Amino acid sequence: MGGSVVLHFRAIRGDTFQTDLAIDDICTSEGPCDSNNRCNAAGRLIATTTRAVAATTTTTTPATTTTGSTTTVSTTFLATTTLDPLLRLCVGMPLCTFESRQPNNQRPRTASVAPPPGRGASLDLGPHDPHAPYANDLMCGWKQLVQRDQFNWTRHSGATVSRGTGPPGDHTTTRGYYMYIETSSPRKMNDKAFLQTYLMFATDYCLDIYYNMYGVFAGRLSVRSVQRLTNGRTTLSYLKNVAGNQGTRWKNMKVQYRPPRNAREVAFRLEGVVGKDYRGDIAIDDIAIHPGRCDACARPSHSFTNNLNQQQSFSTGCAHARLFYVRCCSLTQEKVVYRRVDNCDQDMFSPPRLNWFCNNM
Ligand SMILES: [Ca+2]
Ligand SMILES: [Ca+2]
Repeated sequence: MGGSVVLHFRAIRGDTFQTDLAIDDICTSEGPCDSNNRCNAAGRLIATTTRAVAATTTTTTPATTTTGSTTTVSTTFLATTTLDPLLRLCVGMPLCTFESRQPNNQRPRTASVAPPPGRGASLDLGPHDPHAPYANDLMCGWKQLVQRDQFNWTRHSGATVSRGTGPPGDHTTTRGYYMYIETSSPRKMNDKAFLQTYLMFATDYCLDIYYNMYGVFAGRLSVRSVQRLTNGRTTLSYLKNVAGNQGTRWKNMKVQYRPPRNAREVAFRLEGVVGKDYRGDIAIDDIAIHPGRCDACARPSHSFTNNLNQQQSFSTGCAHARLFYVRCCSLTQEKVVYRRVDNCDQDMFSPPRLNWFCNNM
């Protein structure tokens, strides 16, 4: 996905003049060849499936070339979604620094060299890029809720306006941006501000969050899951609460999410709650949501020594049956690389291939 596909129709003349071949009414559709995905009489796609991520398919005018007795019709289309309904849901969230430019927005680059051969080679279908719609978003897909809370989070750099509360600068570089709740007037005790992610496929996730809660009357920061269940109901759960003054420094929290069996999709919500007075600003920065366990890189599943004699370590897993992921642990900043596969097995790729994925995707 994200790349281009060329379809060739090749016709080869038979032994006699009575071998004419004809084709007509060609359309392309995403997904399997079943009743949900077919062309109507006008050659237009009848699509009945819904998507979590908006997508477009661009079809170019077919080019026809004739060489001797062989006629080739080529159609190129750019597929910007994956082919599997499961894969239309995002899985996790790349690191969000809230900076004006997102240097690590994780749009995959097209690799110019092929990965090293090995087990699973035939299953390499290209990088998985569920985050592309959010690549230019300063908020990385986090949304302010407007109905269920009393105010909004503020994107800010440098110190906050009041003394005795808030961080001196952001966590990423001290000169960058972060999000915070401003607790000065007109805010009142227990006013809440919610930030929420897009919906993701329900699997294990680790939320890695830096926060600053400095102020004698700091209120509460909560991490919640918003789960859509298979029966259509939505449930809200608290995953973590931090309350009261936590000192002047930025702190890190890692929050493990494990979905119940009947969860289909999940979003995550950060709730900032105002304390007794203005000395309760709460800031967050450098947030990532990675699939798998929080200790994945502390206990890597694979390792590899490259030709510079550097030890690389990886932790692999299946976000679901059709999506393999590798957490690349030895880089200065942990990253996650996704591969669309037919039947996920966390040991399906060799360490040299994992190393290639981490360095080229
Ligand atoms: Ca930042
Ligand atoms: Ca709000």
